[in-house]
Amino acid sequence: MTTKGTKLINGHTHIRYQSKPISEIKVLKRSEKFYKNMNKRRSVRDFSDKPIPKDIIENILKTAGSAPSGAHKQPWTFCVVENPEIKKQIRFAAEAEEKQSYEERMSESWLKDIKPMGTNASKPFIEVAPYLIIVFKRLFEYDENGDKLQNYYVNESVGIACGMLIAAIQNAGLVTLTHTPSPMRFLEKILERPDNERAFLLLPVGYAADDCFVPELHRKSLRDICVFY
Ligand code: IYR
Repeated sequence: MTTKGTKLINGHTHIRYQSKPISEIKVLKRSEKFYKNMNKRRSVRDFSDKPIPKDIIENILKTAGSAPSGAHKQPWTFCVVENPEIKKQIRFAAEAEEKQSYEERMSESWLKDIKPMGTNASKPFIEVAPYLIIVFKRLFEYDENGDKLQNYYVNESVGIACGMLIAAIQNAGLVTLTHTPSPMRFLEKILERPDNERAFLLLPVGYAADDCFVPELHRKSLRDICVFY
């Protein structure tokens, strides 16, 4: 049954997908432009404290929230922290976990592998960056009776949303870092999250500091990451 560009499938309305056709040359140009900008993305650890209007962060979050997800369950919560007192608590707890990781939990080979990044347990960017986005995955939902409802492909869905969040941050001209001060359960406590949520990723967002250095890293070539059939 069709009415005016809508269709019923399994009793649910489907709307016509509308996209205006773009010429091949424009598609090529757009793909190149996007790649060139994304290829400039770096994980940044030295942030400026320059404030950022909330509208920008909201646009970035809306982009992340447009990610695909298993059965469209959108199993994510993005907590945005601006409050200096909460940032301080997060930094304190993160540095305590990181100290233990660097001193006791990380293997010799792990420490050797991250040596080029020049990292240690000190995480001043958690307080300096104007915003922290802490992404939580939602393991399940509660219905109105308090019964559990399943979410699907939660890690994949939240991982994709985080990728889109990072791309949106880069596209806006800001910088971030995918920070995982594990174990991250302290974030659930500090932010008083419900028991269906688990901390997934912590992203400081802001401008890079004026004097910001990043490790000299090289990306694998297309030949090394792709197999064309
Ligand atoms: N979480 C620690 C250690 C660390 C781990 C990996 I894997 C890195 O790519 C970089 C650092 C930290 O943030 O310092």
